Amino acid sequence: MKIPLFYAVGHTRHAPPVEFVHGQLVAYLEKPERIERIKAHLEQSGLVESHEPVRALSMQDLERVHAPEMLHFFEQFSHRVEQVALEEIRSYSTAPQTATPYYYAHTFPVNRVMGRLGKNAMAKLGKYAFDLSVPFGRHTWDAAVDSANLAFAGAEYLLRGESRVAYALCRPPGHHAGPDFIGGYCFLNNAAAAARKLLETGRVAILDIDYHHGNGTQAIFWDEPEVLFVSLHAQPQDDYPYYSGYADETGGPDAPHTTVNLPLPPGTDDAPYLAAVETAITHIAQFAPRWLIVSAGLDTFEGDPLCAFRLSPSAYTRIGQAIRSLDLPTLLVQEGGYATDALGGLVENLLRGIAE
Ligand code: SP5
Ligand code: ZN
Repeated sequence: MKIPLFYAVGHTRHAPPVEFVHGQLVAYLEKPERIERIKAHLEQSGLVESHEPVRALSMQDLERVHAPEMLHFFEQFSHRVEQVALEEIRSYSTAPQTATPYYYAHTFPVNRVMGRLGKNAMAKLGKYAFDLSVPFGRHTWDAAVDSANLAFAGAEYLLRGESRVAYALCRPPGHHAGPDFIGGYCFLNNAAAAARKLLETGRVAILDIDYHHGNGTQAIFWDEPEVLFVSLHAQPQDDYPYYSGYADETGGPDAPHTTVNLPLPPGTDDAPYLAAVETAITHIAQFAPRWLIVSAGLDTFEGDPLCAFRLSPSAYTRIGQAIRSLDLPTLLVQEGGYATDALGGLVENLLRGIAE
């Protein structure tokens, strides 16, 4: 049986041109081509059957994951951002570089001491963004909701028992988006929106295999005893997002031991990584969830530009086999992964490991 692949074309209209790295403008790494290449590769492999789901996710569904005030700000902000950004750029008497501008946060109310926002709604992005990688353009909000909708549609598909495995080809990614913060190319937490849906019928485990700690997902379910969050990632003393992901973060007072962080050092290759996957699998099996969500980042690959691990392509097959050993209905949600030429093959390996 083919694996359902959930896809929405709207992501291509969220395409910030640049990001800021140590004073240089570089091409925005989280680009539309990532998803288009994975989709083309998977369709050619014959493994999947593509679906473009209608919008089933509502604002109420998102409000179970994110602060309503933040959501409503993003919606309005995204839709009027173009004009304001252009005006501001023009005031620097430099010709605008692009016809479709993105607003980048440039003022951050650090430590909550700069709380006097007044009426300048445009300055508000800095209240939520914890880094510079989440610029808003005209179509960013719609793309982010479409992305969350894919994970949500995948969850509904599993709930209806239409398949045991589904893949949501989400873009923008989600696991760095928390209850009231965004960053790391993430605007809405796609996996969390799906988890809230699945939680209506039973406990959920989220296995986050993106190279970066899923700080947003962790924060959303920090004190939720019915959701287990298990993350394998680069240890925070060495890599982004730096401020979370230590092994001693284990959950809030009402949900002890429902957060499991397995940080790994730079240079981690297949053997130690797969050993950590087995540890993660043991934790999930003990939790005995009804559903499994995999935050499937592929930026652990040796050829990834952001990554200091050295996973080979075949590691993804083995990760898939480990996931399969849990024998749970499983929703895979695309997170990071920036080695564009390799991504399709890596996802194929992961899916073959799970499905065969
Ligand atoms: C979804 C996702 O994968 N987001 C990743 C966001 C990463 N943002 C920038 C990281 C820059 C860190 N560069 C330091 C490399 C140290 N080895
Ligand atoms: Zn990542």
